[in-house]
Amino acid sequence: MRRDIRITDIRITPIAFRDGPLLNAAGIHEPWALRAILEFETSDGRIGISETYGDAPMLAVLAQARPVIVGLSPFDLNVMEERVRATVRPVAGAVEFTLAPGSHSAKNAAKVISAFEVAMLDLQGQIVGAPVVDLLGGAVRDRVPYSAYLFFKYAEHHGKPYAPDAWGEGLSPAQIVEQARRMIGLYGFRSIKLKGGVFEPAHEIACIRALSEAFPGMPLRLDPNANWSLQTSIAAAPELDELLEYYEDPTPGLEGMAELARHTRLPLATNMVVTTFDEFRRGVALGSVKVVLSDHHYWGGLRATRELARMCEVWGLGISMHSNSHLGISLMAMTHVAASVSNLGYACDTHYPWQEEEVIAGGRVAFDEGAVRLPASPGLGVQLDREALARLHEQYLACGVRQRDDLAQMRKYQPDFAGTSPRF
Ligand code: GKR
Ligand code: MG
Repeated sequence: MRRDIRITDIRITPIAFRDGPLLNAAGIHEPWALRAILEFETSDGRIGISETYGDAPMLAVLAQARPVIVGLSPFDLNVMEERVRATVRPVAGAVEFTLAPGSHSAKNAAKVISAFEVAMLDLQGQIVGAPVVDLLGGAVRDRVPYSAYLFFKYAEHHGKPYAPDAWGEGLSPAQIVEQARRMIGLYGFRSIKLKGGVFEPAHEIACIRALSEAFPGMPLRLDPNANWSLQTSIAAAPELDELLEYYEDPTPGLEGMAELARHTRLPLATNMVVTTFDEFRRGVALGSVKVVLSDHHYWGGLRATRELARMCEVWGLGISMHSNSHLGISLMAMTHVAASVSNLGYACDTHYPWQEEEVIAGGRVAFDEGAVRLPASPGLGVQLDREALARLHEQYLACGVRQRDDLAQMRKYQPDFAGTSPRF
């Protein structure tokens, strides 16, 4: 009987993989990005997998919740949610970092529920012989489009012995256009996002203009990660009017975004001011944004993302997906849920092109004309490469990074870097 199958063990393995010297509003990426890989083992010998944040506070809350889930059926998603909510407690001494949702303690329960839900859905799919998307109501598309996610970047990490990545320096408009050409050439993306909030707005706008000239008709987005003041964001809006598909999180706060919305024709998008259902309610009342970028890793899972999509439909908002540095298990979870959302209106974000390493069998997930194809096999449709998992775990043990800190990393290049926000 299907109901007799029980979760007998949960393994949580922190991993580290190489990441590029990518600049953002907070500073710069460290040479290593962290994730945690979850394996749910069942009484009938199956393994369900999931990928989530690997920062120390996240590992602590995953460990808190782990014992209360062992013994459940993989179909007990609602009981799992109740138990996680009743169990996770704030982690003493946890330091929060704005651009690393893995460190946000208010979202601890939602993050753990998401990580557990994906592994349980993977198991459910294996048990009934259906892909995860079918458990979410079925696919409304068989390929999920992603965007070319460009970053300002240095050619090399600070210090040694980090080998340079294949992307070179990305600072000037010409270099950013070159980065886009390379990324689109490799993966076929059909829309472009530039991570901003790094240089003076005039320089970032010049880069967007150069992209628009190099790729006529290609939808473009700029995301300064709330590093522009309201005044700066209002002043920049007319210049960006004809260039952008949406204006992503230029300025902080629901109120700030609502005020900006009164000064621009551009749709405002966010993964910073609407990150919970409570913020959603307040954002709708204020008229803060037109597009919500969901992230199942902190919204509470794939089913919660579908609930968010329905709320967006009800309130006339667009929906797409946000990303942090991640590997293929997360990419497949994003693909399954995005394939089930009928009102997905934009290509999803993914950092995936910046990652060289993988933890899934068969290596990196392929993009086909900028999209990921839904696998037809049961569950998530991907399995762990155990050798790769062991190697990436060794890297975690050796690398010394335990919590993402882009500010401290930036101060290695620029000791007086203040890191205050909004900076422009
Ligand atoms: O990885 O540098 C980064 C990004 O800035 C990331 O932290 C953001 O969460 O990609 C994200 C975004 O769209 O805001
Ligand atoms: Mg963003």
